Amino acid sequence: MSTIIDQNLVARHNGQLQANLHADYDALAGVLSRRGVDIETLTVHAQQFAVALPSWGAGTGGTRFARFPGKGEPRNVFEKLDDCAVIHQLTRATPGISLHFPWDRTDDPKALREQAESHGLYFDAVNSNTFQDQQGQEHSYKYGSLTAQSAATRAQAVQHNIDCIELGRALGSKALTVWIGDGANFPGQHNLRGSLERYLDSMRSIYAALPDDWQVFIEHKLFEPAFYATTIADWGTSFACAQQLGPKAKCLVDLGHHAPNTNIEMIVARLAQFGKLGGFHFNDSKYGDDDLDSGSINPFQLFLVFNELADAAQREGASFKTANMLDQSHNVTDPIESLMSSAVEVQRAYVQAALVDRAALRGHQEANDVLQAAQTLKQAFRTDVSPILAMARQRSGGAIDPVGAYRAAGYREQAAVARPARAGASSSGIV
Ligand code: AOS
Ligand code: ZN
Ligand code: ZN
Ligand code: ZN
Repeated sequence: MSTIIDQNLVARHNGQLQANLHADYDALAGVLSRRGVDIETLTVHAQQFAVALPSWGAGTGGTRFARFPGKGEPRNVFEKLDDCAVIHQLTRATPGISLHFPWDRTDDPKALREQAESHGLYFDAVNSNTFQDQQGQEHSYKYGSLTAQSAATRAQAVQHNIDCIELGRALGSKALTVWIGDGANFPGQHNLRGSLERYLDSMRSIYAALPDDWQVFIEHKLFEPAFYATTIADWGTSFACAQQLGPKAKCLVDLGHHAPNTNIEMIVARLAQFGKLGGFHFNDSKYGDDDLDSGSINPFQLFLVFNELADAAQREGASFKTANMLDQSHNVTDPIESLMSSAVEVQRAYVQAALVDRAALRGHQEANDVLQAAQTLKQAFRTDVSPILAMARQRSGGAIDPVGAYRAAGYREQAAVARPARAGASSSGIV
């Protein structure tokens, strides 16, 4: 695997942190062994974790008010890939990349795939985009895409999704994620049922174009850009559509796409129970689709989501798999730093969930010992597994302290020189 940051620099940086890491790791090993938990098993578990990076997250995001670009932002998909390679090199937790078309369109998918493979990366689900009009496009999506009244507009949106599958195929992807902004801003703007009928009709054509070993993920979102009614607003609609479409259709849960205080872990449990949990867009939120860094607002919720995934994995064994991706907008931080720390936060929840004593939990549930059941989860959540995560990274060739190593390498400063700023450098401010 070719690396972008000098591995000797990473090794030197690790060298300075080594003694403290070993002391912390040994101390934690002692704590865990008193609970009957083997730290080495958990470290191997942590090394197996992977979350895919959103190519659009490599550029600075923005809001509908403003975007404040950072230095050295990637100007095309090849440069985004370089940034993703740096994130994976230092965290060893992000080997997948989720592309967004047409933002990441390339005439040379072969070159892109080769570049990815040279860095040990692969392409996870590809995302279509019918929530914006693209230059030169014949029909506008102002009044909808897959649900538009106009058959020609729907056909154009369907064709774009089929093109995404084709491009994704050339890149080695195995799934298409469909998020649409379609909906209504006013009661009466459209027929609520008619809109969903047209959606299903369009999705059937997309579904028919899926290769045998592909899946399509339906991403629901409560509101925005439609502010009265969104066609695919909730997991119930998403689930019903996935059922109608067939076994290759599954639901994707973006953590920010629910009303405040929604019990997202329960949605996860339901979708897993009925075999329709396709994957995630991880991020955090306080008010809406805020796209804040994973674990920055509500790490307990993230842990509870992973607790459900661990439960499902225990019930269903190796056949249980979800596509895990980050979907964040970095407005005030260096996107590389945010993506590295977010990947680590998601990995932290994954390891904490593995710490839950499931036999004890079941016992407390059966005995109606509510307090102890809750404490069983809390004990796992309260455990600081940072030394496990750091050790896993180091053993896999990454950095004990990814952000520290990244800053020491001066990658952003070099990128600022190599990638001079130009207007509208990032793919989008919309996430
Ligand atoms: C939009 O809110 C969704 O989260 C989608 O996943 C979208 O495609 C992505 O955020 C990029 O804009
Ligand atoms: Zn999303
Ligand atoms: Zn979001
Ligand atoms: Zn979103």
